[in-house]
Amino acid sequence: MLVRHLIVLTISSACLGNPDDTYIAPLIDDPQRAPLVALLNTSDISQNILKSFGKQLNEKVDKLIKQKFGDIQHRLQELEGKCKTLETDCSTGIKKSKDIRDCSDLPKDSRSGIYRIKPDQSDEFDVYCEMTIDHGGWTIRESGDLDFYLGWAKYKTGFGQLNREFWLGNDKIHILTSQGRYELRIDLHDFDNNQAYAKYQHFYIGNETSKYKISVYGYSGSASDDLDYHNNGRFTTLDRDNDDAKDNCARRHPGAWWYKNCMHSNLNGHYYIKTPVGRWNGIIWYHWKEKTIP
Ligand SMILES: [Ca+2]
Repeated sequence: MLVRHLIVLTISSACLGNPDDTYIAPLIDDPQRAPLVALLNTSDISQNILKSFGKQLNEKVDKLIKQKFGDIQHRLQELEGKCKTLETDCSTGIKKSKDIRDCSDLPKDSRSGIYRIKPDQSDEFDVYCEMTIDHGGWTIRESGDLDFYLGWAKYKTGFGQLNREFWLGNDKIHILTSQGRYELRIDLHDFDNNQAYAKYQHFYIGNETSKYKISVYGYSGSASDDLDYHNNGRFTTLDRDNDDAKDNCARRHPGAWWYKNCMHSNLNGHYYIKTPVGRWNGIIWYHWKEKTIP
C-alpha cells in the first residue's frame, strides 16, 4: 500500500504541471480501496499547495495578529505600568503605593476601597477611596451609628473603621489638604430617601496650632451652602472650646465641628434613627432641612 501511495504521488507532480514527469498509472489491484488512495493523493497534493500558500498564510496571520492585538499589547504595557505603582499587601488586602499621594492619584478604573497612600509631608496611612461618585478620587467618611461625640484627641488622630464609619483624623486631613487644592463634597440622605449634596471648590484645614481652622468656599449643589457660616472657624470638641460662644457649642449641640456661635451645620451630631425631637439636635444641615426642625 505504501508503494502504491508513492506512485500516486508521482502522478500528483505531473498534475501540477511538470512536463518531465512520467505518467504512471496507479497500481490499484483492489478497486474498493481506490477512494482511500484518491484521498491520500489529494492529501499529498494539498501538502504541496499548502507549502506554497503556507508562507503567505503565516504572513497574513502575523499581520492580522499585529493589527488586531496591537492594542492589547499596548493595554498590557499600560497595566504593567500600573502594577509597578500599585502593590498589594496580601496579608491585609490593602492596596498601597509610594506614588499615591491621595485617592485622585489612583488609576481611574480603580475600585472603591481602602488604599494606602503616601502624602508629601507624612508617612503612609490608609484611607477609604470612593471611586464612583462624581468621577471618583474622593477620600470619604460616612456617618452612621458610630459615636461621634468624642474629644479632641480622637478627632486629632481619627477613629472608627475605614470600611465602615470613621473620622479620618484632623491631622491627616490637614496633611492631605496641604498638598494642593482640594475639593469637598458632602452627600446627605434622610429617612424619606431624599438626597442632596454640597460641593466646594476649595477645602483646607490648618494644623493643630491653628485649631484646625477651616477654609472652605466655592459652593455648588442642591443642599444649600451651610458651611459658609463656618468658614475660618476653629474646631471645637466637647473637651476643647475654640468657638466664639460663651459656652462650648460642642456641648450645647453634641458633636464636634468648626462652630462659631454656633452653627448652620453639624455633621458630627448624634445619629438618630428617626427625626429627633428638640431644636438643633442630631446631624444638622440647616437650610436643607430647616422646615423639619421645630
Ligand atoms: Ca466657646
